[in-house]
Amino acid sequence: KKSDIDKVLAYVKKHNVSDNAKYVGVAKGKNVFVIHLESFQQFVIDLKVNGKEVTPTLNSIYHSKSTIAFSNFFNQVGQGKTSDAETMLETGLFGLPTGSLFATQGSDQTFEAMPAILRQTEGYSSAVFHGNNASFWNRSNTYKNMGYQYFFDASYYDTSGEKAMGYGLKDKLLFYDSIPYLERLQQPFYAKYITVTNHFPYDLDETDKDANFKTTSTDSDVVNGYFETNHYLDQSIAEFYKYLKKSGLYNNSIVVLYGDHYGISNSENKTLASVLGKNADNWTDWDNAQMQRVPFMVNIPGYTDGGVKDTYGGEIDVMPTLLRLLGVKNPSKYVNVGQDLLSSKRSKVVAFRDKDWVSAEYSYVNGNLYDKNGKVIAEDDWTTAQQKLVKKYQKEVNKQLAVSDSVNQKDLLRFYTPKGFKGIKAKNYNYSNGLN
Ligand code: GP9
Ligand code: MN
Repeated sequence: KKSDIDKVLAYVKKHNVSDNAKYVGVAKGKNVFVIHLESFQQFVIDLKVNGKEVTPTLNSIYHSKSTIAFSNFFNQVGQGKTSDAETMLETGLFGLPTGSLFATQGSDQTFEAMPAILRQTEGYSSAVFHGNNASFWNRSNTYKNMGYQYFFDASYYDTSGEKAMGYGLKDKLLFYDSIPYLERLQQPFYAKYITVTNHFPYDLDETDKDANFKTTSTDSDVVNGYFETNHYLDQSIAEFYKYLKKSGLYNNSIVVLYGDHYGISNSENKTLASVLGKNADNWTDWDNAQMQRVPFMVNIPGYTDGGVKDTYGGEIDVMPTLLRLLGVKNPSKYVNVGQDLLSSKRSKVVAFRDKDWVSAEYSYVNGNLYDKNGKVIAEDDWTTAQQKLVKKYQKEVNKQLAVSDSVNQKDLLRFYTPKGFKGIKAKNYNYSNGLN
């Protein structure tokens, strides 16, 4: 129904808080690199294994004064995994309660997505670089509806022999082999790189291993392999940064880095406990929830007022945050259910796709309320204040997810085009390289 969109707009208007004048437009007009760190979790940041940092490059970007970084940023994906993370970052709406929006609706959905918004407001071109086939997660169809101008998938690169494994072209090659395409993009551009090498089951060819980095020797090949592919991913970022500096792109670009979802599953977390110096016997659902932190950092070369923020937030908040950093006018006119991470008025609760939630003080996971130290508070013992808080947070979480689901499941953006925004026509895009 058309009237459903009115309820959505009312929610967005109220929810889309902003009071961060200090940050508005600090990245205006710059090229935007979005680097999707496949399966990369926050706990690896600053972690040392056998005396060596697993990801020295990411660590130094994280701690740089030119980076706005977050230490309590959570992934909020559901079954759509990578594609859910992309849905949130591009549209400010969640993935679906079950399945993947990309796969089931991406071919026909109406989006008001980042590439189109940036094109129409600030004149950005847009491209995705990814070493897997265009059809995976139905990306080629979905990207057209999001207004991505170019999609350089596996067909654009030499993926023969040892150049690819698992989900496609190895990350170092993706960054290197995409340069000729990148250099032909009109500036400013919005360019997304979706890495793949750090993906389950975390196998790495011997030639890609660093002799100077020795991984853990737990009895889980997944855990041991994870740190090796983390390290490889980190090196690929280091090489890309070298290129950015050498080419000069560095000075007029920003780099957004984020992890899409966990790499180590709950069943493997107990093995991980020993690596993290924790007791595996006391591992709970709360610990699993804490592990859903992923990195989110915005590196703005030349900016000196960055730092690591402990604000609680998640992937749903990226779009409203970036729109403001990029100085897009009237950012709240684009339908999204996130909140600017840099606003002090934002909610204190972070929703998971299954309606569980976390906050700095309390978390609600799998039917239990936990305090900030991970101790269960039995419902009979809840104080009146706790009862009220749980009710309030749960209501907020349910509402945020429900509004998003209503928009997505009923394709409501068909009925609302923000003033000045031109609807996206998939047929205007063609990602074929002409060879197949
Ligand atoms: C493959 C990749 C993996 O193209 O993006 O997706 P995931 O399995 O992590 O959802
Ligand atoms: Mn993924």
